[in-house]
Amino acid sequence: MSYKEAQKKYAKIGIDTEKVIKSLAGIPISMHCWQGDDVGGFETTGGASGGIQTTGNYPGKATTPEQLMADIEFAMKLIPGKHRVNLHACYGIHKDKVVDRDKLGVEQFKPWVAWAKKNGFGLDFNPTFFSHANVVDGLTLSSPDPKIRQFWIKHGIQCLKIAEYMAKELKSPCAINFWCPDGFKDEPSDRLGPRQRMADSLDKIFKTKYDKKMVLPTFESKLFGIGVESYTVNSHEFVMGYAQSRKILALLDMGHFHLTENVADKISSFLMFFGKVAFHISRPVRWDSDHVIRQNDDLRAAAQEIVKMGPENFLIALDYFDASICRVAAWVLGMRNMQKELLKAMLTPNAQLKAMQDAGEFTAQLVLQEEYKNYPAEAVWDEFCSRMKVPAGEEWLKIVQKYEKDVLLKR
Ligand code: RNT
Ligand code: ZN
Repeated sequence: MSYKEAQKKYAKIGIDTEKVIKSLAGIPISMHCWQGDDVGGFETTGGASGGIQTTGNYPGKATTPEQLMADIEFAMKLIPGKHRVNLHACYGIHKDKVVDRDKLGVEQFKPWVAWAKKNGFGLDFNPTFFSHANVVDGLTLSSPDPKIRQFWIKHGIQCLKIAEYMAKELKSPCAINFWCPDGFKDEPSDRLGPRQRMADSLDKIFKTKYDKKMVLPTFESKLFGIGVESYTVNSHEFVMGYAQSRKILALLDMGHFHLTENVADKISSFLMFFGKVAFHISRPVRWDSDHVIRQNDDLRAAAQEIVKMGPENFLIALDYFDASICRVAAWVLGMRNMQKELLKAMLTPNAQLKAMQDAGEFTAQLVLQEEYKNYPAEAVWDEFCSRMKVPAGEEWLKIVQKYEKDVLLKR
């Protein structure tokens, strides 16, 4: 179907595809740098550890800042619209000696900021509470050892400063996400103590002065992890309570709940009580496996909620890391899938369906929810891509494969 025909079809159900195309172009997604090198970073060559794990050994990963920057730039050229890049503290760029996490500063992020400026990317940031010798017995900010806590508190404070620097330099608010792996493999005897210490450490971090308009701290919960199956300090309830009482944002990661839990259902409640919702778009397969996101029901449901609640109220970031496939393709596919689901959600007559729900017309609601799934969203996607000057269909794969052959596999 041509765009013109699709436009007419959508107009009949009250949807202005021109408006939709414009709105979609205005939704920035924060692309996670860590898909590019399996959450490796530039401090060690040891790979990720301390509550985080990648699987796969696909060739061609970025091992230097230059390579990672080049790969991100390449991927972004195949993704319609202007987006953001999400950096982790372990991606600091060090001269001769690695500056330890408690002393990291803007110095290590100047090259990133210059690069982001040049490319017109916004930056988001994350302190790195893993892949470090000071993750002791699986604990960081909640460690019973005051020295360990102090080290990580300093890291958090330094990262707030770095985030503020990024935001000010790029004139764009920087979301800074706090995720700590803290937890226990087996039943702890004390569930309260670690949480009290966690809250106290976080309070010490957030006591630092930072520009509340430009730096947006978010706090990510997690149900379990490999090696922390029985208890995580930053459970969903803990994070909700902490974030709500300290007036920061809570972050939902789609891989951090029971597999049968409907993460999309949480969005409206978050929105009501936080005003804004931070999201890690991910795909768990049997566990928090961080697979590349697909256009599946979970992503569809999340995108539908994001669109209904107003995309401007969301900080959308991707979070997955598959080391078993081409990493550049993983980025491009995930970003485009997110955009495709947002587009499909925008092409759904949500007001009409809502009215049916309120009028108790459940038969019509069900039938139309299903019928609308087969409307010609693809024609609108193609038009969107062509206006944004990126390939619309699977031809982007060939372009990535060429880059792989010419660049990635030569590393
Ligand atoms: C881990 C969390 C966290 C990380 C990134 C690298 O389970 O999802 O968000 O994936 O910080
Ligand atoms: Zn996450």
